[in-house]
Formats: sequence, C-alpha cells, structure tokens
Amino acid sequence: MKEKSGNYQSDIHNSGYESEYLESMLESSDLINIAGRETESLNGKWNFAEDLYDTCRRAHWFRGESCGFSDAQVPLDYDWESWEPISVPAVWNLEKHELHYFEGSGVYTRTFHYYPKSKGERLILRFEGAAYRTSVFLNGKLIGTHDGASTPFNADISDAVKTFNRIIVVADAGRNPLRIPMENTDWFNYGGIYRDVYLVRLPQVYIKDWFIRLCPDGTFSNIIADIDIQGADKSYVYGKALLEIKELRIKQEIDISNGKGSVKVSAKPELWNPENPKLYDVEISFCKIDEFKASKQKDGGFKSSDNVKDRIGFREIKTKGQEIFLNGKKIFLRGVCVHEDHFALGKTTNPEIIRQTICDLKEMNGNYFRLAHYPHDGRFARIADEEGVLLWEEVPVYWAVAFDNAGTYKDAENQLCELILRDRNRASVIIWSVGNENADTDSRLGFMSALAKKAKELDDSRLVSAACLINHEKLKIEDRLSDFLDVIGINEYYGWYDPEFDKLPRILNNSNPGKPVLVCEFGGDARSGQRGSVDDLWTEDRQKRLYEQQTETFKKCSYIAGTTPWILYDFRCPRRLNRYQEKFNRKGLIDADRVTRKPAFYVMQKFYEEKKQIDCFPDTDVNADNSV
Ligand code: GCB
Repeated sequence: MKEKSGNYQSDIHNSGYESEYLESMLESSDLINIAGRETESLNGKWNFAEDLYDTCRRAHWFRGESCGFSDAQVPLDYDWESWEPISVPAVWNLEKHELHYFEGSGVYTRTFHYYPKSKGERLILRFEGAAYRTSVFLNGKLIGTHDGASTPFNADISDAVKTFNRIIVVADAGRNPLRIPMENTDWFNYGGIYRDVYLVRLPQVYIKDWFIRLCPDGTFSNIIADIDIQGADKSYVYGKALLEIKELRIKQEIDISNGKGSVKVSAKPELWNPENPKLYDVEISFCKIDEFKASKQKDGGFKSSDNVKDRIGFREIKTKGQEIFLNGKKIFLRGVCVHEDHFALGKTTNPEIIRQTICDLKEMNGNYFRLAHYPHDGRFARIADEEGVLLWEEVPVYWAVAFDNAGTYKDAENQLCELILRDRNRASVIIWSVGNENADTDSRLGFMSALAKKAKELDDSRLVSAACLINHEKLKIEDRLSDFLDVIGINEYYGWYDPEFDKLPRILNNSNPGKPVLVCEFGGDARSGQRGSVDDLWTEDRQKRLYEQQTETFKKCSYIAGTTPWILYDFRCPRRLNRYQEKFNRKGLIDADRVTRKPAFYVMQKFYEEKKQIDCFPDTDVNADNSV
C-alpha cells in the first residue's frame, strides 16, 4: 500500500483502482440456462462515450445515478443523456469511423422501467457477449465484472432493481497479456456490447440448468437428464422435477435434493445426424417438496412452480482407433474454419448470416465447421442443430498465453465452462477444443491438460481436442497434450509459410498418432481476382494449386478423420499489412464480401464430393475391429 498524504485525491492518485471491480466477478457458476424462456430485450440505442482513461470506473461516475447533469451541485465530467446514441448490439469499431481502432473503455448507459409480474420474482440481466472486460452497474451499484469477450454472463439484479433504473456498462477492450485471449492474435480486436442484452424474469425457486443427452454407452437406448434447481439457498432446495418428451412417451419424475437431480430413462430416439437433424421438444417442470402432494394431477403430472422448454437432438459421437463414429457409423468431417468476422458487422451476427454461412458450407459439400478461435454467437449451434451441421467449438487459448499464471488459467477455465454450459444440450456440437497452436512446454501441458479434464468432467458426451503444432524438427505429429485428447488437431501450412510442400507427406508417413487426426488448418492467401502462375504468391492460382496438393496428400492418409481448411471467408486482421492483404487475412476460400468464390473453393467442393460418396456407403461399423 502506498503512503497517502493529506491532500491525496482518491479519484486521481489511484493506480490500483481496478481491483475493487474484480472483487465480484460474474462467472460460470452464476450462469443460468435461459433457453426457451421469455426475455425482454434491452437492445437498441444506448448513450455512449469512449472513456480512454477509464474515468467512469476510476472516479466512480456510476454512483451519481440519480442526478442528471443539469441538477448537479458540482461540475460533472459526464453527461449521460447528451452522449451520442450507439447501437446495442454492435461493435463500436464499425459504428463510428473515429472508433475504428479504439481499444479503451467504452461507457454505455440507458434507463428502463421494471414492474414485477409475480410475487417474489427474480430478475436476471443477461449479456450474450461483450468485449472483453465488462463491469455492470445498476442504480449506482456495482453488479459485477466479467472477463472474456465471447461467452455469456448474467447477474441476478433482483435486490438492486427499482421501478426506474439506470444501467451503466463499462466495456474495456484493452488487450492484456495475462488474459484469454492474450494481447497478440491474428484477428481484429473488436470492442463493445456486440451481442444481445435482455432481462429474464424467474420464479423465486427456478430451474437453473439442464443437461439432457443420449447415454454414450453404444446402445442408443438411454437418455440421461441432469437438472439443477436454484433457490435463495441452493442447499435447501428439495422437490420433484418432471421430464417430458411427448414424442418419445417419456414422462419421468426426478427427485431433487440439495438442488440437484438425475435420471436415466430408456428410450429409442430417432438419432440426430446431418442427413436427418431430428430434434425433440423437451419440457422440464419443477415443484417444491412442500407443495408437491397438493399439486399432483390425475394424469401423473403436477402443477409446477417453474417450467422450461428446449429442442434437443440425441446422437452419439465416439472414436475408436484412428476413426470417428457418429451414431456408430464412421464419419469423415468435411469442414472449414470460420471466424465470426463480418465485413459490415464485425463480430455481431444474426440468424440470416448464420444460415447463409451454413449454405456456403453445404455448397462446398461440407458437414462440419470449426468455429475459430473463440465461442461464436449462441444461435450458431441452435441453427446448426436445425440444419444438421457438426461443430467444433473452441476457447481462445491462442498462441503464447501466460501458461504459468494462475489467474490466466482461471480465466480460461471459466470461459470453457461458460461455453460448455451454454451449448452442451446442442447435438451439433461434437468437439470442445481447449486451444490453438501452443508450443509444447511443461507449463502449457499442465494448463491445457487441466482444461481437457475439466471439459470431460462437465460433459461426457463429446470429444475433446486442440489444434496442435507439428514437431517441425522431427517432422512428426507429436505433442504431449495428445494423451489428454480424444482427437488430435494439427495445423500445417506446407506450401505456404514453409514452401517445402514435400515435408507434409513425409510427416504423415512418419507419424503413428494412434488417434484420429483432424487437419484443423491448412491454406494460403489469395487476393480475390489476383491472377498469375502457380508460383506467384497471393494469387488465386497459387492458392488453388496448394489446395490440390493438400487434398491429394490427405487422400492417402488413413488416420485423417476430417479437414477444416483455413478459412471460409477473408477476415479483418491488423497484422496483415502488405499490398495484397491491406489489413485482411486473405486465406478465405471466399472473399470478405462473403459472395465471391475463389477457385480453391471448388477444389474443396470436389474433394468433399468424393468423401461424401464414401460416407454414403460406409463399410465400417463402430463394433467392427478397424484398428490399424
Ligand atoms: C494459424 C492460426 C490462425 C491464423 C493462420 C494464418 O495458424 O491458427 O489464427 O490466422 O494461422 O493465417 O496464419
């Protein structure tokens, strides 16, 4: 603690001012599954100011909630109502030209009225995504701070809300070497509240979460449901939950004690798969133990105090030897990587964009996306469930994060948990990835193996992977993390960053991974419309040739179980400063306009057409012994 003098001014001489905001973090343990619940949107115009010196938090501006600028007795440096309106959700970088490279704190504020609809109801304030340290204030009080740009968070504001409310959100986009992601990435650092914000009303005791899936026992005949109930004091929540899946004639009572209940029910659901993305309507209701007897109804149901609805698909994903099996059938993952980056909207997206992205994948004969390098909007997995697309989802443990720092691990694990809790009821999601391109050091091994274990602990119905580096010295697929992964992901850029393409077939022949391998990245840059010979860098011709070489090589390798070239669309990237790139990574198979196909797109289309034929007539069953 620094010595303070008599004329110390705490709003100025306060370099450690941020710590008070980090005392109440909004974390995965607070996350409420709000799928299928009624929401009240807080999207729209908010007042906004770029607060380069973080004065709102430094000088506690948020405390002056009630007095407007005009009735203040002392001069104020802020003036909520006169601040320029800005859209929520949106990245500020594309809202105003001056904010294109702004990486400081943006202060957002708006008001709302609240009238309770039922006695004792709880009110939840939910953010689907804000970048990348966000402090939320309501009526002059700190509600909490969230770290991470791409996962949802919520706060129970029941005790702070009034009839007329002012909400203030400070979204700090400043890159930081100790956080996830760290300060150096190969994508654009968009800032702001860029995903939906809303209010959700809940009863006093409510269904906090549910995890409903096919039991991964190879029989396709059992469904497991875990239910989590939250009350004022979780440990005293006792009662009954009811799980109903009408189409499967399931109506199953579940005992809830200490806020938790689990059940395994036998059922023969039609299995979800890309050709037949069958989803079932699932309903869960809850009744407290002291109200249970009186609430019993003749049809076996009961009058519930809370209920939720979801649409869930049932499928099994497994590996055996060096192959991946979906519902017992061998599958080749015909994929492509995609960033959320959109030319006009940045990281903000909408259902039309997501559906168009899926159409582009299907045009390429694909069935699978690697959603790189951070959790994409939650609607992606929902729409993929409907459209029959498989997904790899990832947390931004990207490159050289501070693997030996305990706080960095906590941040990574929290984001992983938030992602898994958000999406583990989505059949489309088959792989959790714990990171990308991290050098094989001891501290990285400890950090990422712990993440892999955490993913398994939260979810036994999916595969765990990471996009690893190849051992370039030994020319071999070799990474100590592989022992903790179900599937080994590799990134390789032979023919591009390393011009000696022949190393790739040597590496593949030289390796015996013993597990399925996904080529998570390969490719090269081509400026759309740039022509030349196959030797000319940055041309479509060179990129096409590279894709031909790569796909021909993959065809000869038995343990490659899927591929995701880098990348579907060109994307903004401030590190890319040559005349062809002009601040874009140009490795897209489609231009940043999301329309213009480059010739390499059709090379992938042809490769996947061939792979699709094999998938249509599979000769391999998970029960057969296919070990190599
Ligand atoms: C990689 C990274 C990816 C980059 C890509 C590139 O290995 O995983 O984020 O954008 O290479 O274009 O260099």
